[in-house]
Parts: sequence; C-alpha cells; structure tokens
Amino acid sequence: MKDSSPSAIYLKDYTVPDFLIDKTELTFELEEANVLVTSRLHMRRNALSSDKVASLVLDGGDEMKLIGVAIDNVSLSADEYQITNQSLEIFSAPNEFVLTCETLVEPQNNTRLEGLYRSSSMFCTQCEAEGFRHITYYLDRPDVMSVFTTTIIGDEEKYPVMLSNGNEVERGKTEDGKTVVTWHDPFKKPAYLFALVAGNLAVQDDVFKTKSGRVVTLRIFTEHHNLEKVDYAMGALKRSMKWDEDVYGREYDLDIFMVVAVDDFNMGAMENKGLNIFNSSCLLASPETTTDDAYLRIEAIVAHEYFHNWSGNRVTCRDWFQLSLKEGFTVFRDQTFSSDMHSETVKRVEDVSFLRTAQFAEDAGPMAHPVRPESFIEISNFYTLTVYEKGSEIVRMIYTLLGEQAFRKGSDLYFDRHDGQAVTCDDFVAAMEDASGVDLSQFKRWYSQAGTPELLFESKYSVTDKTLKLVVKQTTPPTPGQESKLPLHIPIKLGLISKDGNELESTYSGETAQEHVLHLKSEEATFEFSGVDSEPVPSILRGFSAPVKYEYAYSTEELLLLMSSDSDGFNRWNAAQQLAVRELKSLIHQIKNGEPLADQSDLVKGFKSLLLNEELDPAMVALILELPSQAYLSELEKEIDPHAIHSALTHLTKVIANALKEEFSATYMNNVESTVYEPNAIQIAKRALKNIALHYWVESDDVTALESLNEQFSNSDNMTDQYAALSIAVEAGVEKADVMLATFYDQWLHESLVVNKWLTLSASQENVDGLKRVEELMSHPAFDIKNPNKVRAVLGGMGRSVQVFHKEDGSGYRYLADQIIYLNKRNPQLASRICTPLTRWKKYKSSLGDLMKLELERIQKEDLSKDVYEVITKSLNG
Ligand code: B3K
Ligand code: ZN
Repeated sequence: MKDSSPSAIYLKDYTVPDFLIDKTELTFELEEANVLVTSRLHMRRNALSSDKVASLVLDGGDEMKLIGVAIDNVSLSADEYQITNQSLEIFSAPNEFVLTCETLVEPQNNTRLEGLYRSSSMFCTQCEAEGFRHITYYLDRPDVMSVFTTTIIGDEEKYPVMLSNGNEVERGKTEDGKTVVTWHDPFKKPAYLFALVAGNLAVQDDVFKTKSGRVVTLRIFTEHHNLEKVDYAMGALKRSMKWDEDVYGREYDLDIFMVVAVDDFNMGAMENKGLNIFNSSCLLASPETTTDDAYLRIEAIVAHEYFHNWSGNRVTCRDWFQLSLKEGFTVFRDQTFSSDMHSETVKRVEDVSFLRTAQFAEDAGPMAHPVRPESFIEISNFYTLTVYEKGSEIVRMIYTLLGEQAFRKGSDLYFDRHDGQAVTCDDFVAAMEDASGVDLSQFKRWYSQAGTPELLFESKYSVTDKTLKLVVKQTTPPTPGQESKLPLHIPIKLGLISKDGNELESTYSGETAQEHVLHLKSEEATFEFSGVDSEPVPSILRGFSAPVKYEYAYSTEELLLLMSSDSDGFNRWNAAQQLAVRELKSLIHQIKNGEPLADQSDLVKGFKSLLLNEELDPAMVALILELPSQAYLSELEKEIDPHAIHSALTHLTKVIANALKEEFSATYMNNVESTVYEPNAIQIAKRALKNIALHYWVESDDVTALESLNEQFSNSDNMTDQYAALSIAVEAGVEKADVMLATFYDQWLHESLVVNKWLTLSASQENVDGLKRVEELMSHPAFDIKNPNKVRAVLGGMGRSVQVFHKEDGSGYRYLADQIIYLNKRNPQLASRICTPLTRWKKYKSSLGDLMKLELERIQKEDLSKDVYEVITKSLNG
C-alpha cells in the first residue's frame, strides 16, 4: 500500500489522453473466493494527442492479479508489457485495436470499499473517483468516455439479482447452470460511473411518466427485511424527476432507473448511470426509525444523485480538478429542490449555518483549497465542503447575478452545448456568459482563490440629502500556497429598514426599489442610495447572497429590530444569531479570564417575544431558539478553548431556560401533535419547536419537565420525538439518561440504523471518564469496524463530547489517532476523513493544540496511505 513518496499532480499539467476507448465490454464471473473480470476495450489513438507513438499506460492497482492480456486476440508476451503497483504499460500499441485483459479480484478482502467489494452477502461497486482501476486495467480518467456492455455470470440462488448500468438486454444460462445477464448502457460515460450489484435483494417497482410521455420503470432494491422502508425514497425520486423537468427542462433518458441500498459504504450515495447506489442510511425510512432530519436528508440525497444524471453524467468533468463542475452545481440544484419542496428560509438557514460552521473552518485551516484545486495527492481528499458547498454558493451567486430567466438560458445552453462531453468549470461559466451577456471574467476568481472573504461595512446617512452612503471593504486572508489575494466580484443583496420596522424604498444606480443587488468588485467601494426617507438600518447580504464573513457595527437595538422586522427571513434569523454570538463571545471571554459572568438579558428579551408571538412560523422560531453550536463558535474564535466555549453554552442555555421556563413549557404543550406522523413541513416545524422548547424546559429548574421528557421518550410513535427526548436527556445530563440509553438499545437492537444513533449519543456523553465508554462501544457486539457508518457514529459522537475528546491529558486525541492508524491500512478514505478534528490543531489553545500535533506526528511515522499522508503532511506543514 505504501507509496514511498506520494507526489502531487497538477491541473497545469493536464493533457488529453493518448488513447480513447469507444466500447467497453466487461464480463464478471462471480465466485465466492474471487471474481474473474474480462474486459474487451475497443481502443484507438486519440487524434488530439501530441504524442503519436505513446505507449499505452492503463491504470490498475496491485491488488488485482493479471491473468492475461492480448491485443486483437493475440496474447502479449512478458517483454511486451510491464506492470507496476499502479499501472499496466504496453510498449507498442497499434492505432486501432481491441485490448483484452483478464484480472482476478477478491471482493471479500476489499476493505477499502473502493472498486468491487462485498457488503454483507452482496457484491457492489464504488468507482468514483478512481475505483474502477481496482477492478480491471483501464484509462481511469473522466475524459475517457465509453459505451459499456456488462455481462454478469453468477449462481442464481445466491445472486438472483444481478445489475449493471443501462438496460438488461440478454438473460440466459451457462452450461453449468449459472445465470448470465447482459446489460447495455447506450450513453457513453467515464469509468467512474460504472456500477455492478449482485445479491439476494428485494425490489419495489414504480413508474414515472416523463413530460414527453415516456414511461420509465423505477426500481429500488434492498435487503428483504428493509423493503417496507423504501416508499419515502421512491416518492422523493418521483418528485425529483418532475422538478428537474419543470425547473431545468431535463428529462430522464433511459427506460429504467435503479437504486440499491448498501450497508457498507464510504459516503452517502453514488450517481452511477441508471444504477444509483446508496448508503442505506441515506435511503431507508420509516416513521418509527427515522427522524425528521433524516427524512429531509434522504429526500435531498435522492434528488442530488438523480440530478447528477444531467449535471455530472450527461455532461461530466474533464479532470478531477473540475469536480465542483458537477458537485457544486448539483448541490445548488438539490438545495433549490428542497427549498421548493419545503420552506425557502428554513432551508437557506440550515445550509448557511452548515457552510459557515464547517466550510469556513476548512477554508481557514491547513487543507484550505480553491473550489477548483490546483493540485492534489489523493483526489478522494477533495470531496470537500469547499468543492461541494462553496461550489454551490458560486453557482448561487451566478444565479443572483443573472436572474432566474437568464440563468435557465445558461443552463440550457450548457447542457445542449456539452451533452456527451467532459468539460471544465470555465465551460460552465462561458455558457452562463454566452446566454446572458453578463461578464463573469472577474467573478471566475471565486474558482481559483481559496479562503473566506471578509467584508467590512460602514454607513453614513445624511438627513438633509436623504442619502445613505455605504462603504464596503473586502479582503481575503492568506491560505496555504496563496499568500496574496485579488478582489472578488461579490453580489451583495441589500435592503433598508426604517427604525420603526418598515422596508424603505431607495434609488440606487437609477433604480428605485426596496431591495438592490450591489456589485462589489474592488477592494473598497462606496455605494450611494438616494431618496431614503429616514435613517435606515441596513439589511446586509440578504439570503446570504455571498459566502463571506462580514461586519457592520449594529447596536443591540438594531439587531432586535432586524430580528423582528426584516422582510428577509434569513436576515431575521441571522440577526438573532449575531445577538447570541455576541453574548456567547463575552461569556467565553469572561470564563477564560476567570471573571464573573455578566447578565445576559438581551437574548432572553428577544426569545420571550418570539415565544409569545403565536403568529410566527414555528420553524423559524425553532431555528432562532437554537443557540450557535460549539463548532460554529469554535470557528469564530481566534484561539479555541473548547472547555470555555462549552461552559458558555451550558451557562447561557440555563439562563434562558430558567428565565423562560413557563413560556417553554407552554410552547411544548401547544405543539404536541395528535395526528398521525408525517414528515411534512408543517409537522416537522411543530416538532422542531416542541422539542427545542422541551430541551430548554428540561434544562430549567422545573422538575415537572422530566415527566414530559419521560412520557415523550416512552410513548412517542415516531423516532423524531423519541430520539429528541433521549438526546435532551443525554445533553442535559439527566439522572436517568443511562437507563434511557439502555432501554433505547434494547428496543432497537435489531434496527442497525437506529443502533448507529444510539452509538453516537452514547459516545457523546459529557463525562471525564467517557473514553472508557467509547472503548466499550467499539467492542460492543453492535459495533463493526468494517462498517463506516458505525465508525463515524462512535468517533463522531466522541468528537462532540468536549470532556472526552478534548480531555487535557490528550487521551481523546490519542484514541482517535489510534483509530486512524488502524483504519489507514484497511480503509484509507475513511481514515483520512476522521483526521479532520486533529487537523485544526493550530487554532486550539496551545496546551491542547500541542497534544494534537504530537498525535499527528505519531501518525506521520506510520506507513501511510496516500489519503492519510496528504492530510497529515498538510496539517503539519500548512
Ligand atoms: N459523487 C459521489 C461522491 C463520490 C465520492 C468518492 N470518494 C456522491 C455525490 O456527490 O453525489
Ligand atoms: Zn454529488
């Protein structure tokens, strides 16, 4: 596994492939001990390549055994080719030929979960980004697109279901009674979109009629005991198909669309052409076992993978540096879809909250990289929040700059112009420019410049002229490898609110309106608004119109005004967040300095009026009541003291809880639902409000709250409420929390996905001796180190516990490092992901940061996979 000195590859070195593969014919003979893969590749030299005599270099790892290789049916002798641990080189190849390769792989020993592997008794694949090369030798790069025909041969009893991309075109029997199935995908695609599944699976069928009247068969496959949990995903799929027709004019293109749920999966899901493969946690749902959040996530991921059929599959990436071309755009599409299905404001708040917490932290850390990276050692490390979430923000800004209609023209042009091609982020922007006439040349810096821009706003109102001058300055802090930054083109959506809470009209750039989009392009600019009747409070960056940090010296009164009166829902929430952040920051400061804690009354005042106003949308109230998270506050701090942040949060929660206990208990009672559970927006909002009210109420000194907590835990008919009760018990540290956890496990031990939630909560308990508990969980019968969901559940849970993970003796960090070292060999992708908390070591107070660094150095001494090597090296040097 060790690559002695893993080296980086660079975008600037991109060249077209020397060979192309027009047709790919694959045969898989499935056996228990191994699988024989035969490939017949119809190849030719690429006329666009400058090297007309290049040798043929195919990608392929040393975990495959090469049985034979032939050109035009003539076997090659040993001196005609060479294999290394990552390639097969054929020294001399004709201009056009059929290459046949036989390889033997052992899916049951594939713990990396890349390529062909086994999950329970089934066979499945994961090929993005570079997994196909673990199945057979190939030109495993996205700009090599080919038409695939796949034949699978297997024992009917063990593998009654055998699937691959496209349509089933043939089915028969071999002489020894095995089933032979052939699939053909008429659309050419890169190897990363290849998929194969074989197993004893149950299926649910449905149909979707496209807008042009074609009937598409929809099939969701799961293990038999999970079949009753696919209805919701099926509905989500149909809603997605309809939405993509209505909003983007994109129809599905094959006659069948299949989805398979798999338990052992490194990430959420994969958009293989016509055969999506899902982590079962992102597909299976039932009211008893699935929370509201998970329902929404399932809907979003089903949509995301489906939308990839156009943004990713029909038009794909030229190289992996362009990953955001498909991911950023597809995240934007799934976010808009969810927003259309539910509430626009709630969705935006959730997305921005996530972006500001996690992506901003990435952008400020050693792994910071542009949305289109310039280089990488291991591409798997670049499926990041920057590529996905910031990438989506870039597309959203283009949408804001172009407007709905021109944006749609741009996406139509992009899809039409590049259908069947592998293209770049520049091609995407060019289509948007060509369709709209908007100049995006400066805007494109967003793709190449890392780091989160910071804006500083100052305003000056003149009563005599009725004008407002708004001065804005932008800077972007240095990031590894990018010391100095150029000014970006930043769209700033802005409104003005009068002191009595009304929207004010103003004239800007010849246009009179209540809202304007300003284009900030230079380091500093002054925007002037006339006809402003009274001194306004500016509502800046409405809907979070750009992924930036910003400052404006609002008074507390101004924030309270925005919180109650801004017509922009996002900014109402944001004003409340800013108030909470201010109070928490001063508490953190006082705790760090051993000062007495000051009274926190502004937020209490704001929350009280929220709770008493029955007109408000419960979803918004619930969002506003949620204090900024430990992770978000960490991102905002210059030097992180996790214990001080935790104490501040605990303190403020108690202050609010005690001050408003009557309001919380009343809100709880008013929102108890008596109708049958449904994961719809209205019910979800009520449950969210009810459960956050319950949380505060339990945190107060009113012991009667515990009765409601127990009652809800024991008698809920849905997982949202039961799990909320359990989480509250754990977080508030109520006496019965351990008993409740044990009861919950006994109730759900046969539901693996629910057990994962139990693992997370159990590991997240705040307790100075909590590491022992984590160790017990890792050797619990319900734990399985081979299953990434379980690993993430326990380690993710542990990471949330400040007392366990950040224990001053460094035992939490050491434990995580031990797991990284162990997983580095087995599953490098997973190992590299779980490094993240340690990579932030520089931002922690030195007594903790130094201990984290020691662990990084200890990991660095190991024989590392490329994945872990890259993250650890960059963290230590970055
Ligand atoms: N495209 C896949 C991600 C593949 C990750 C490979 N390490 C899922 C998605 O974004 O839709
Ligand atoms: Zn995606």
